[in-house]
Amino acid sequence: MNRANASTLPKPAPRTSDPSVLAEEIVERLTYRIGKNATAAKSHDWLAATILVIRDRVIDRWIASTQKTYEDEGKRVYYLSLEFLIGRLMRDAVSNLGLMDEMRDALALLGVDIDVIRELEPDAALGNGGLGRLAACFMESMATVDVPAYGYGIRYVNGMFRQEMSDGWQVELPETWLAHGNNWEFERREASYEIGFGGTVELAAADGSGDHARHWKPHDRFIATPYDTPVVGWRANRVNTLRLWTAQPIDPILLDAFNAGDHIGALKESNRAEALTRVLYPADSTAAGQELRLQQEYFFSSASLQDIVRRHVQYFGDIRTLPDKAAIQLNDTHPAVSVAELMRILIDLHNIDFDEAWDITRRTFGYTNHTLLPEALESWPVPLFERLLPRHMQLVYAINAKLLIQARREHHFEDAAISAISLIDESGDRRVRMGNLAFVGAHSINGVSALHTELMKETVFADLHRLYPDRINNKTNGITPRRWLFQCNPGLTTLIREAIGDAFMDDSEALVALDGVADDAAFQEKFAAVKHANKIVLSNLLRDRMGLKIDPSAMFDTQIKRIHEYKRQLLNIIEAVALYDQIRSHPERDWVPRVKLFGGKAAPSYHNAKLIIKLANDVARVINHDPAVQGLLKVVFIPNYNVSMAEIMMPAADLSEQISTAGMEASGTGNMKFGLNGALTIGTLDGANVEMRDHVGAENIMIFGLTAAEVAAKRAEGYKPRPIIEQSRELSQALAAIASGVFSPDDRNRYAGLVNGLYEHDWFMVAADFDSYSAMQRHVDGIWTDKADWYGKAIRNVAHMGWFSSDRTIRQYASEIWGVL
Ligand code: 26Q
Repeated sequence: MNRANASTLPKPAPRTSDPSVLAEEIVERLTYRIGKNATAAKSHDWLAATILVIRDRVIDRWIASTQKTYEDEGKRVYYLSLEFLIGRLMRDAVSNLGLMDEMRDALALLGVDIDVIRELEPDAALGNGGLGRLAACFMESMATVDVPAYGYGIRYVNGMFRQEMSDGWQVELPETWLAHGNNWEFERREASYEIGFGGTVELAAADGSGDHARHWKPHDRFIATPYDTPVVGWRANRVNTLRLWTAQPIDPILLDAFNAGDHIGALKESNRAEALTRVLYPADSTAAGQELRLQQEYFFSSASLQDIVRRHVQYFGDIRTLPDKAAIQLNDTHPAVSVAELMRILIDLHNIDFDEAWDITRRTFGYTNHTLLPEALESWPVPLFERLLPRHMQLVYAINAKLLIQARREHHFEDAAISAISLIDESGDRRVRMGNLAFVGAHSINGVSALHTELMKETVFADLHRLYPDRINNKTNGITPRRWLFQCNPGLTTLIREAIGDAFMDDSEALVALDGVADDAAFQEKFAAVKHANKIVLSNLLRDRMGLKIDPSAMFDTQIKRIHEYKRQLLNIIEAVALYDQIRSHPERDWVPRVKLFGGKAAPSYHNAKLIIKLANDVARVINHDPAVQGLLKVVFIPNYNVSMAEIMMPAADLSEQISTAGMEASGTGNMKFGLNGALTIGTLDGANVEMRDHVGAENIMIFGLTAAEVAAKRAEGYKPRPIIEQSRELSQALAAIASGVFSPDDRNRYAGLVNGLYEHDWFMVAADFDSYSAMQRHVDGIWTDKADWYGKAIRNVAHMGWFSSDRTIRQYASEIWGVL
């Protein structure tokens, strides 16, 4: 190929950030890329033109970052995740490029309000909740702390469903985030790969090399094509790549079938490919055991692994050095089949023998666990796994044999321990355990909070931990302060800069300097004014969208997260009912005005979670219409909670509800976002709440309820909720009201089963924690009444949230797991 010397090629002109230049560029994109003039342009066109201008600035840095990694011959990090919950990108990119004021002015010159067009960008909702949002925060932090990284995932056409309310019930509607196109992404057809399913496995050609190699002849084949999105770090130091795969048919149309008159059958391949990457599974805590899900997992794992190996061999020549140049992190077990896929590539395609392939594989992978809930641990029926992935099934058996023989011969494991560590669960129908596969295939296995990591060692992975005591480690989650403070809360950001300078903008732990002004009356007053302004923004939005009248001076008590029984939204709702009773019985007391805000989606097949949403709406309707509690208590369920809604609700919250049954929430990250935005936490000693208490001090966080150890002990001794409920007048009265239909006069039995479940088993110990929760809520009222006390605590929470930056988390992954930095 004849190519000009790089130094003789023309280079793009350096760009200035003068608003008038930016405005010219926007008009240029509008004209030549979108094909409209300024008078004909609609808001969507202005948004598109603006994104194209920002994107071009990002590309300069993107190319430079890729070039630098290439020249440094550095190690790359590959973050494999079935979810990336990124939300909107425009404000993130503009802010990280440091062009916020200039862009605002440029658009103003064109008569366009940046805040208006910003709202038109759809959320990229390619995730369910915490795990997906963590992946998005990590991508931003890896770019910020200069880790060369690629995120790999699926470009779902339909991301997380849109939630609407119909008579208080959740209704799921498809979300079409790509309807107006996506100007952030680049299709890379040249980096496509073939992905196979099913078929047969034969002995590889007997040429004497590689005694383990097999030849897999898949029955079905698809093409994986990537779309790349640039991810900009803070101050645009580095721009990394998020590479999302889409499935395409090998033959878009089967011409033989078409010519024979079978016009539908001719599109069969095309439709099957399209189905593969069409939807995100909307379950976040039960492993939906559907075939299509396993196909998605393998499709994206295989495409990513082929891409990683291709890049490595292209740059470094020798596949054996892979662990020195590539660190692959598995975000939960969803990409765990990658372990078998890398083994297949090494053994079958590169003729490496089994033991060496296993060594390379183990040194390359790290695995992050996000849950201990038994129903969320992934496992696949052996017959299904074998039918879809016959070669991988053989490799799983081979890995298992090596593992079990070693455990038995060298470590003298007995039968019980052998069946616990086996990759095959034989307790019922035989299943492949993806958690065990990920564990044995990785050199590092990490939990996401200190408590969760300890519980991993004691419960699900107890025997594997005994076998490999050095592998489990902790990496407490974090959040990016750019999106979750600078961008979503500019008022607070400005106030902090005025008080302590700008150091915290590059080192979030410098926020501790706020301790010095936490009790300063003048600062508290300004802090309260910022919070009040943020609450007005939310109140206005609730007025416009839901017709609600909410007093911004009431306490905003907020619980926003996926709806799940272990997260105990029910505990919060029951407490609202009990408080409602109390206010009506004692109208003479000085009640603190409260608005209880709820938001979150339920998995479509999760019956009780959907019933809890309906209950919140039923309780809201009754309480909000009762003049007896007017101005004192309101309950609001906000539909379609998503990243963009979180960006409005976090800055407007006074109280953050983190009330899961201790031992069940792996970490939580919403807890950190609230703290950083100056809310106080009411919570159990669960997940990262424990470390938040350690950082902010026990007097600044409202901890109640059983500890994880107490929960475990109670369960072991045979927990009986009925007598506990009967001893608590408040609780039994609230439950009686709910069960008897006070909030559901149209269907008095609606909640009989839900309430009965609390009397009969109460898996999540709502009854056991109710009195301590309710008492702590009244204590919170007391603090609220003393504004100096309240804001002193709120400011100290902000001051000590710096450690919970995902920059810190990523630096720990980088140095302790990945061996980069
Ligand atoms: C698995 C198989 C089939 C279909 C769906 C799934 C599936 C999908 C998503 C299972 C689980 C999830 C998501 C889990 C999740 O979000 N976990 C949360 O991760 C956060 C980040 O570490 C923690 O802060 C939360 O505590 C944890 O609940």
